[in-house]
Amino acid sequence: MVNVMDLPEEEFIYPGTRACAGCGMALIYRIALKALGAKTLITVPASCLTVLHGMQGFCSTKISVYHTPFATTGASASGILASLEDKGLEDEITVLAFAGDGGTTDIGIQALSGAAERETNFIYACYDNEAYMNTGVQRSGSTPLGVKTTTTPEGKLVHKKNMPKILEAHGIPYVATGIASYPLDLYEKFKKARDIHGSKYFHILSPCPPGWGYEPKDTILIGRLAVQTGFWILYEVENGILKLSRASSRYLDPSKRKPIEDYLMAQKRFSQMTQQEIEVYKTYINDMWADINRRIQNQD
Ligand SMILES: Cc1ncc(C[n+]2csc(CCOP(=O)(O)OP(=O)(O)O)c2C)c(N)n1
Ligand code: SF4
Ligand SMILES: [Mg+2]
Repeated sequence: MVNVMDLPEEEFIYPGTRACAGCGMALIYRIALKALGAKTLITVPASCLTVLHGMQGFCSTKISVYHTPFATTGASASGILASLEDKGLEDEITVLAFAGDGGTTDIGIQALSGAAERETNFIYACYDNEAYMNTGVQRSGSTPLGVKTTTTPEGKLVHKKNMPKILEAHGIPYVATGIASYPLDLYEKFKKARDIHGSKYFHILSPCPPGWGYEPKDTILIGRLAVQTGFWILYEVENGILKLSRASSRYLDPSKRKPIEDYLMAQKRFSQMTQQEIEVYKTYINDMWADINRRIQNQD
C-alpha cells in the first residue's frame, strides 16, 4: 500500500498552469505523470487539458505532448506506438492517451475502440468532468441524469454511459476507475497499468468547480462524497476479475453509504432536481452496486 511519502518528489508539470483553481483534472494529471515518470509520451485531444498545456510555443509539462484532432486520440496512440516499435523503443517508453469525457465517450469512441481491438500497448485515461467544459459546459454522453448544462437547461433526461463496461467488453487486460479525491489510489493504479502489456483503460471522475457549481476549495470533499454516497465506485478489473478498491469496499453495505442528497445538493448543476428524480438516483445506485456484488460473488 502506497503512502504519501512514497510519491516521487519530481514534478512533471511546471507550476502556474492555465487550469482553473481547484481543477480535479490537473490533480489527476499530476499524479498520473508522477506514477509513469519521464519515459512517457502523451497524446491529448482538444479539451481543458490542452488549455492546461498552454499556448502554441509553450508547454506546461516536462514530458512531450502531442495534440491530436478531437476524434483521433486512440489512433494517434497506435501511430506513436508503431513509430516506437520501428525504433525498437516500445519497451522503454510508455504511451499515454489522456482525454476528456466528450473526447472519449462521444467523439473519440471509435478510435479508442479500434486501438483496444488492435491490442495497442498503451494507457488510455479519460478524465470525466461530465460535460464539454472547455467550450462552456455542453452535455456529453457522460453527463449524469438531471444535470443542467447549456444544452440541457431543464436537466439531462438519461443516465451517463458506462464506459468502463464498454471497454471491458473489448477483452483488454486492465480497466480501472479512479477519482481526483483519492490520489494515492490513482498513483497505485497507474503504476500497475504501466507494467501490464496491452491496452489499459482508466475512467477517472474529475470534479470541476465552475462546471459543477461549487467552491474551488471543495474539490476533494465533493469527490469524496461521490464515493461515500456510492455514486462513484472505485474498482479495477484485471484479466476479467473485478476487485473493489479500498476506498469503495465498505460501501458494498448500503447502510454505510451517505444519502445521495449530500452529493447532489452540494452542486449547483443538480439544483433543479425533483424528489422523484432523486428517488430514481437511489434505484440507479442500488442497481450499480447489485451488479458489482453479483460479479464479485460469481467469480469466487
Ligand atoms: C472537431 C472538433 N469539434 C469541436 C471542437 C471544439 N472543442 C474543443 S474542446 C471541446 C470540449 C471537450 O470536452 P471534453 O472532451 O469533455 O473535455 P473538457 O473540455 O471537458 O476537458 C470542444 C467541443 C474541436 N476542437 N474540434
Ligand atoms: S473548466 Fe473544469 S476541467 Fe476545465 S480547467 Fe476549469 S476546473 Fe478544470
Ligand atoms: Mg469534459
